Amino acid sequence: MTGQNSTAPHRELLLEKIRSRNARVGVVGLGYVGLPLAVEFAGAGFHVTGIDVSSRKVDQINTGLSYVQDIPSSEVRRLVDKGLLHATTEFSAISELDTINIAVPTPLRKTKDPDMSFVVAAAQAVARHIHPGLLVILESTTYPGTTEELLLPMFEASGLKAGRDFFLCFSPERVDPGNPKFHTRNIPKVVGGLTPACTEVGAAFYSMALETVVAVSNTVVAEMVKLLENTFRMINIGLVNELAVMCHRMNINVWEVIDAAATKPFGFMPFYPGPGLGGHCIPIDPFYLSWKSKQAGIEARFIELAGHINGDMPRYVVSRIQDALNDQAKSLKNSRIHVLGVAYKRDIDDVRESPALDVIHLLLQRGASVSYSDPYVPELRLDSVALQAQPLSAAASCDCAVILTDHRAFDYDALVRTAPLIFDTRNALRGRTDSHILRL
Ligand code: SAJ
Repeated sequence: MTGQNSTAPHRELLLEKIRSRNARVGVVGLGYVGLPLAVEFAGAGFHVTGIDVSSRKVDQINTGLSYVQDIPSSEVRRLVDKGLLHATTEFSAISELDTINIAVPTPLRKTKDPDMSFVVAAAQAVARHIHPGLLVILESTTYPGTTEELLLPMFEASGLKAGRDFFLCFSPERVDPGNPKFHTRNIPKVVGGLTPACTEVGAAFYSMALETVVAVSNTVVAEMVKLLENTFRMINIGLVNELAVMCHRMNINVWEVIDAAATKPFGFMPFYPGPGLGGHCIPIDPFYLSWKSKQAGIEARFIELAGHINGDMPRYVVSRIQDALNDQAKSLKNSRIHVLGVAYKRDIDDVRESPALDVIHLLLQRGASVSYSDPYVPELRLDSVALQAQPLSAAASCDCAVILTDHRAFDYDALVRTAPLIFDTRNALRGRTDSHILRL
């Protein structure tokens, strides 16, 4: 059989299994993306097998415990007790599954090159157990071309043909941990397949558990969608960070400028300056794009420039602290600096790539002594230093308090009453005009 009808047996059988919820679903990588996805499909009535290299994660799930902030343990326990969700470290389970989503990390190396080792390891495991009728969907954020150039050859080495014997798609993850409004189910899901049949099967799969599916023409478009989304953020944050430096020099209140610009009801989206760019998405994803575009012979100048601006913000913040102390005839050296907030953004406990780590490192390097308060981060490990979180009252005995993460839990009234000098990098003290408050 050739052409479209050559996919008929596997395509139709898989579509029937999906539509009848008899498809046995697998998720490789049970992190903040994979576990919510597994729970979503189990909640939709599918038998889901979670696969992870961490036996600790596997054991926690199988005993009905969730380690992901947005997934209550009660939901995991309910699905495990119903026999709809179980986890294993055995990749051989793939041979019994009909669909596999791969949601493993895609970090950057120190050289700012993509580290594809987790994706390759997961794909190799899938390739060892690939079989006719399997749907494989990569969800890890990556450079355009990954699915077609890296995964496809690994899978077709089995002799099976994508689009005929098995189906291969890319679908960007859009999980936003802690977001009270948008969850896996109600965030529109983009999916692109290697062939039209792949896209059709991938879209049918997601439509069984998610509210909105956005089918695109191929895997490269789907890969690029995610990179545009996060590069857009990174570059606009870089823009407002540069604006903040300009405005300070010109004695203009950048926060008032942005708030007023945000009244424009169309064609504008506010971003806010800060101490730098943290997290495991925004500082990293754009460099997957610039790495690939460089291979295509095109310099991603916006990304590189925004990377420099955002990357320089910790140094700029320390220079502003130094100036503020200097105005009080104090040197930074031997001054006591109390940092408020070390997580990479407010109201979460994640310190990955947090600019607060860079600011603290630079302060220590310049001879200041540093303490911090963060209700979400009880202790902090920097190179050779381990810091314990202090109560906010420690700000009363410092030379300068610095707000790096504007957690809502902080008692800002107490801070303004007790700290002798405050440098606010997040406009957490919006509207206050006390003379000892300075802003980015
Ligand atoms: N930041 C600023 N100014 C801003 C916005 C963010 O300095 O105006 C800083 C934050 O403090 C943080 C970093 O940038 O250090 C990243 O912040 P983020 O708000 O982009 O949050 P993330 O890193 O959790 O990004 C995730 C992304 N979600 C996915 O990749 C699925 C991103 O696409 C979301 O838009 C973002 O959450 C969100 O909106 O919360």
